[in-house]
Amino acid sequence: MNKKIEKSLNEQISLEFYSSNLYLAMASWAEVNGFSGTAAFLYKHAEEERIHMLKLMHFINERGGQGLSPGSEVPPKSFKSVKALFQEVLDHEVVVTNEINNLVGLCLSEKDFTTHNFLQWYVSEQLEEENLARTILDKLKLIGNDGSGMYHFDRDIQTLTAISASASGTPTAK
Ligand code: OFO
Repeated sequence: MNKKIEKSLNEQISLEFYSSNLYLAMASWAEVNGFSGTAAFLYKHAEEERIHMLKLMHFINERGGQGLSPGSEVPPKSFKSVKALFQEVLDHEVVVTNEINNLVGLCLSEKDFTTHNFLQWYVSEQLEEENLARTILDKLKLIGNDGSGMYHFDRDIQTLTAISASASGTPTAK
C-alpha cells in the first residue's frame, strides 16, 4: 500500500492506543474515587478504543502493509474532578477528529479512495464521540456542586454505551 498512507495509519493506531490507555486511567481514577458508574462507562470506552486500533491494524495488513504495535506515552493518573475529566475526554476527541480529517485529506491527495472509504466509519464515529462528550459536559455543568445530582449522574451514565449519541444529541443506551 501507499507508504505515506501506511505511516499515517500507523500513527493513528498509536493515537487510538493512547485513547484506550487514557480512558483506562480515567476509569481507574473514577473507581477509586467512588464513581462506579462513571468507571464502568470509561472501562467500556477504553475497550472500544482498542477495537478502533485493531480495526486499523487489520485494514493495513489486509492491504499489504504492516500494522505496528504501538508504544504509548503514560496517561495522567489523577483528575481534578469528574467534570474536568470529561472536559479532557472532549479535548482529546477533538484532537482525534483533527487527525482523522488529516488522514482523509491525505487519502484524497494520494487518490487512495479505498482507504478514504474505510475512514468514513471513523469520521462518523468521531462525530458521535464528540457529541456524547459535549452532552455529558452539559449535564455536569447543570449539576454543578449538587451531591444528589452527581449521585444520579453516576448511576445513569452506566446505561450509556461508551460512545453513542442520538441525532438529537442525547446519549442513548444500546
Ligand atoms: Fe477512537 O474514537 Fe475516541 O479516540
